[in-house]
Amino acid sequence: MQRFYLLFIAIFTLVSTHAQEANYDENLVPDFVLPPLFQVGNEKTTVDYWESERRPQLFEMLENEMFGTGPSDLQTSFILNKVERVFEGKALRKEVTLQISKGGKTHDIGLLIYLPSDKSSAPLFLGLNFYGNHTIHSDPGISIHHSWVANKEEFEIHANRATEESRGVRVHRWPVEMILEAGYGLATIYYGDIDPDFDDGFENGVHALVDEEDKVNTTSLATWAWGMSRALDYFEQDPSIDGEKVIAIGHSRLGKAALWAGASDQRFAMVVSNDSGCGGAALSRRRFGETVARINTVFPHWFSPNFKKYNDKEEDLPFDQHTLAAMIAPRPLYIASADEDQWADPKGEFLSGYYASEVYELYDLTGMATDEQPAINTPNIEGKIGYHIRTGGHDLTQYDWEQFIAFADKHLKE
Ligand code: GTR
Repeated sequence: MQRFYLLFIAIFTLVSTHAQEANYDENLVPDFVLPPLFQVGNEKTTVDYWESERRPQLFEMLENEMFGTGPSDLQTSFILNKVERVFEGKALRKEVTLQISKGGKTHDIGLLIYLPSDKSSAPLFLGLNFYGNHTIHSDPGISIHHSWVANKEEFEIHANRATEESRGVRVHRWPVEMILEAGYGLATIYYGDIDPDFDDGFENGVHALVDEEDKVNTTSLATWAWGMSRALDYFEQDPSIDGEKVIAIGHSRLGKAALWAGASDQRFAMVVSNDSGCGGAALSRRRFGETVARINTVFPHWFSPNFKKYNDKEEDLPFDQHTLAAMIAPRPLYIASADEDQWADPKGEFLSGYYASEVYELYDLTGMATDEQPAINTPNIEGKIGYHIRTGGHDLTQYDWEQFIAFADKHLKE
């Protein structure tokens, strides 16, 4: 009897969490106090204190309670498969396999790179993609991956496999030629090549090589970020790429991954979060749009099991997403929102950058150069934390890229 009762409670909780309407009313945002970035009453707020004590402490909290960990004892080797001149000689396309191995088992991750031909050592944007490297451009030379992929009627992706039909279906998100003309390279990996995005108990992708006992706090987000770091390992040893100017970029869930990549690997020189929302740039305590309970219910594999403790209890979090933004300091950070993307809470995305600014100030740098959320289509790139909110919906557009490039030109390139 008691069993049935518990089952009933469990089902009821699940259904009511799902049914809970998202809040889009600013007046209903609860009052909240953000956990301080520096310990209260601590006099030693110096760069040294931040770097040697406080940052590691906060990082550990974020890792244990939210983002979890990626694999730790796998080997990576690089196989350069193909190098070709493309776009009438204006660019070089490289395909590299990141071959991950352990105990005789291997797993391949496909890395696609475009570099401007007229540069000897190019700064570069690295971003994961949702459906396959071949979807970012109509270039017929891009290889098609063999990993599991979510079905999508519109892209003619059926039976969880990518085919020729989906070549170039996501070109609007990746203005490759424009990026190259601006003097940057662009590299991408299909995120499912690292870890397929479903709740599979971490059996597939690179996790097939990981021992069970090492999966205790494994998450998909930390594993995607880990994959970005393996690409960076490659960039560091390719002389045609400036390994000290690699920008981690991502949209939506992959924006969350880019933020975590920048937090967990300080070799990334700059980070761009596009519409990353809940679990990304947006402050959790605002409970505006997507909430912690909702994200943990629908995507249980993204975050640590510990993060579920904070379902409907955001006020108990020992940090908030400004802490994540502060992990990027003193490096340039760009946060982008879209006005129709209320699910991702544009204001909450702005505020985490705003509140992270005090760490930039320790370095005598301006973080967010304004204390008010900039007006629509009016980017602010003055400080080391840039921000814009554009018109339109949840997407990664040419407009967004134009701002990322302008921001990188100002804060990274010179
Ligand atoms: C949504 C999710 C968001 C965001 C988005 C995406 O369903 O609620 O947090 O990550 O997916 O990645 O497109």
